[in-house]
Amino acid sequence: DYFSSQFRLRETGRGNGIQTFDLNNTSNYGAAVDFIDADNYWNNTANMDHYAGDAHWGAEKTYDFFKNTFNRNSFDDNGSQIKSYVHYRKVVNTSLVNAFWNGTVMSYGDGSTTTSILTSIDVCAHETGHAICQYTAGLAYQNQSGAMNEGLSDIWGACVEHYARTGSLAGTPINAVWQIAEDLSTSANAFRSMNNPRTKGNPDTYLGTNWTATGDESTCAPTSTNDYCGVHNNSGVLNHWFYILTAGKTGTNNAPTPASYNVTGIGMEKSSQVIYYAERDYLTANATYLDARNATLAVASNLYCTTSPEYIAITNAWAAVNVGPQFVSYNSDVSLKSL
Ligand code: ASN
Ligand code: ZN
Repeated sequence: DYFSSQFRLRETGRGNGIQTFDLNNTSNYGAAVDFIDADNYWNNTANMDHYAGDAHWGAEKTYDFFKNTFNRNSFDDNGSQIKSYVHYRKVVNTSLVNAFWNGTVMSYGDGSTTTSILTSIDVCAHETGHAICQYTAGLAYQNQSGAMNEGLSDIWGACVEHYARTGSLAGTPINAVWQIAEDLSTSANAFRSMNNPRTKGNPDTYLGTNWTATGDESTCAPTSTNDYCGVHNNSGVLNHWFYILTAGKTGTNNAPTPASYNVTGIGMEKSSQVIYYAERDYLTANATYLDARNATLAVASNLYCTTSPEYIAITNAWAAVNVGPQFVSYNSDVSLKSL
């Protein structure tokens, strides 16, 4: 009744609010209801309802990350309410092993016997990442731009996970941060790996092993059956670039002409700035991987300079994944000559 003290998942302290609702195993958003808890400890395990608290917390931490790091006020930078719907089910008797942003709100399926309900922090941030992309670069969800839309979502998944675990972007992210959706089962069963994308069958190098041909550099007609020319596969290249840039890595890639690389990481505080400003200010709908390289270098030349360690690391991390050449240094910018 209205006079007993009960709690629901409606947050008013962030932007215009964060709200989490119960779809009760339907896809009928109009009939969604509040989750109710008597003491505000969201530990009612009946119907897996305790995971609603996770979805809500994931939305809060994602909001906090973007607000505190980039002063971004919600996904549209205008304080829009963040709404999450838990226990999404389109097909009766078949729970969804997925979560998604539909252009307006987030929805979470209940998973399966081997994958728990999809409300882990990295998945929450991944889906919010799609919202942010929609309001910034607007990367078309196909071909290379779609792969980068996916990669950006994984990047925000990793950044928010590290931020939520440690309270900041400082320090070295633990291995789990670089795995996507590892909390839903085991690390070995994570959906994707940013530090070792090939362990999940994804490419770690542009045009390398596991690369899906796209309509940009090859021929491919995007359809839902081919995942719009491999958007969840080719994201591995952006993911691996971000990992190398952040943490550093030495190795030899698997490009058609393999190249060795040795990159000193710049840490997540800087790497996240570089990719955020590229996404917000430079990338446009049909951007390619080469455009992303050039966008991040434009950001770096503004934030640092074109001979800085950051600029060098960004360039060489791209070269490591076979996008553009390695950094070339010049002995001197200006030479003085006597007449
Ligand atoms: N979970 C998926 C994603 O966010 C849903 C989709 O395929 N759009 O990428
Ligand atoms: Zn996605």
